[in-house]
This record gives sequence, C-alpha cells and structure tokens, in this order.
Amino acid sequence: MSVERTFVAIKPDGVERGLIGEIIGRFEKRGLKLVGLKLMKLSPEKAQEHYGEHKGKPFFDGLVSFITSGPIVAMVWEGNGAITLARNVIGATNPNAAAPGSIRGDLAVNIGRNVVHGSDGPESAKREISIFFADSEILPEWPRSIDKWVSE
Ligand code: D4T
Repeated sequence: MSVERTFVAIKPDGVERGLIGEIIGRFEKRGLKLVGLKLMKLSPEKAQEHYGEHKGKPFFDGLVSFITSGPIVAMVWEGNGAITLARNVIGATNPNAAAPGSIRGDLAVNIGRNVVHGSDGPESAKREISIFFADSEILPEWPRSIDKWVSE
C-alpha cells in the first residue's frame, strides 16, 4: 500500500457541536499523520467548486449554503492507503448506514448533517487539497518519531 494524502474537512455542524477535538483525535489515533490544518470559512464559489459533481442535484443549493454557513476545519492527512482508511474512519455518507465505531456511525444521524467530509479517491484528493490549500500551507515531509510503530 503506497503512502497517500487525503483531504478531510470538519463541516460547520461538527465545529458548532464542539466535535473538532473528537474528530481530529480519531484520525490521530488510527495512525494517520497530519500534514495540513486550518480553520476557515468557505466562500460560495469555493463550495460550488468543491461540490461541482453534485451541481443540478436537488440537495446542491442546501449543501452549498450549509457548508458556507460557519467555520470548517480543513485538513490533509497522510499515511499508507490514507484515502480509503480515512473514508473508513468517517463511515458511510448516510449516518443511518454508517457502522458503529465510525465518526458518522457514532456522532451523526442525518445525511445533511454528517459532520465530516473525506476525499473518495486519488483524483478527488488531489483536486480537493488544491482547492483548500496552497502548496506552502502543507508540510512537504514530516518524519514523525512514532512512524516506525505505525507502519513497518
Ligand atoms: P462528503 O462529500 O460530504 O464527504 O460526502 P460523501 O463523499 O460521503 O458523499 P457525497 O459526495 O455523495 O455527498 C456530498 C454531500 O452531500 C450531502 N448529501 C448527499 C445530501 O445532503 N443529500 C443527499 O441525498 C446526498 C446523496 C451529504 C454529503
């Protein structure tokens, strides 16, 4: 499994509900490495770009107004197979179907308030990281002392 980087965001509901520490802790504990982090308010333009694939769908306008309604926490996490791993930590899009133990399975009940986002593949990870972060805002490489205890 190769080392990947993935984009994860805590949505406004997660921030409002005081779940920032809880959510970041789950990725940390799993062993992923944080290489980018910022608290920000998303512009409608960036929100439409980020959710471009959903343009025209019935939930699109509500999704854009929700994601721009308050601060979000934008992050880049790195690790072996990080994209799939982060999706598993997050759980199914609809919290009703999300496995217990996942973020959505433990902390959310509604698809429109599912507290966190994670890239769904290598292309979207690359695209989303570039929407939210300048290259200079992400650590190029960060040798962490516990790395040898997380991956052989
Ligand atoms: P995000 O992108 O928020 O991590 O969600 P997913 O990657 O898990 O799911 P998605 O792209 O299919 O949906 C994006 C976003 O739209 C909301 N949504 C989705 C909604 O409010 N109603 C819906 O019917 C669907 C399909 C939830 C996540």
